[in-house]
Amino acid sequence: MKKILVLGAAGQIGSELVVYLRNIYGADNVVAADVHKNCPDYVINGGPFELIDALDGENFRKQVLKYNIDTIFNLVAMLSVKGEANPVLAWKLNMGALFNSLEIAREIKGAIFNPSSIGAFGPTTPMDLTPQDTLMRPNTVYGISKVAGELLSDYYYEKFGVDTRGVRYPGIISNVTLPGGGTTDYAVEIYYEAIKKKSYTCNLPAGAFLDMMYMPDALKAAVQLMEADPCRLKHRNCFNVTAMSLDPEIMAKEIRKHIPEFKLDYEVDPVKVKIAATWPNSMDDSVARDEWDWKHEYDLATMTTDMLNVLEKKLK
Ligand code: AKB
Repeated sequence: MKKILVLGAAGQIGSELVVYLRNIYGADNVVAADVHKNCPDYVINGGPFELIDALDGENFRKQVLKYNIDTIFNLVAMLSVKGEANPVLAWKLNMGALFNSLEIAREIKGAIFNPSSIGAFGPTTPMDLTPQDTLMRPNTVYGISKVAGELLSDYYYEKFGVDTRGVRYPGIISNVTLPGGGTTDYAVEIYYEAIKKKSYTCNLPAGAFLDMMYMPDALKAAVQLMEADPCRLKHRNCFNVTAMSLDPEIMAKEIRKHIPEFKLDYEVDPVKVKIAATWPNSMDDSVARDEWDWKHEYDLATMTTDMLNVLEKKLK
């Protein structure tokens, strides 16, 4: 990777990935882009920034050629819950951004990182230690777009030689930019509310186990996969990656080690409950470990200590 474009730089992952990549590859070699300028200052001013609507293929292509981009990180997506409220828009955005990214990557003979999600699995998928290669029949528009994206990315690799790679992200927990419109958002909110109110009303029930990962590991996974030796990759789109399998009770118990008075109660959201029930309780990510040495660093204890320390200062 020499010249990188991060599409969706204002989002939860994008706003941190830009900084991570600029530290590794140099600020001038990482162009941040989003459809609006509602990004942290350091994203806009810490290196090149362009307004790009991923659905406007002409301008997208123009910017890629202008900066001589060879690698695209496509982080544009409408998440699971928002997608259920706007299925037409979710399909248009998720597939349109990917399709334009793939076509442009084909033209420049470049590489593309396109993340999938635990949302790509569905009610008939084995729920525990979900294998890398298994039944995938999701029943949300987000999940359907993710499976289609995985297949389309493999197609572009096989048919046109585009260097497509991706991971199936679990819920990502972070302290810089809030996620929006996802089923796993509670796992971020619980930390903010623990600091602000010492209590949290959760919209998923006790026992709703889902895979989670701390942002530093999510960033590391993206770069490590893009730098992996292609000869070792038997899979490409997309690899299971996980760090922990959590439910709200386990998170609350860990938070109470720092804030003993923390209270958790529930007001469940039926849409989120229904979605979460179709996603794995835990994924098997041994294929990623074998093919490109994936290994998470943060567990629940180290993540919770870091999250609470950072948010304590941020929310003061
Ligand atoms: C969501 O909850 O929709 C996302 C995801 C797991 O892909 N965070």
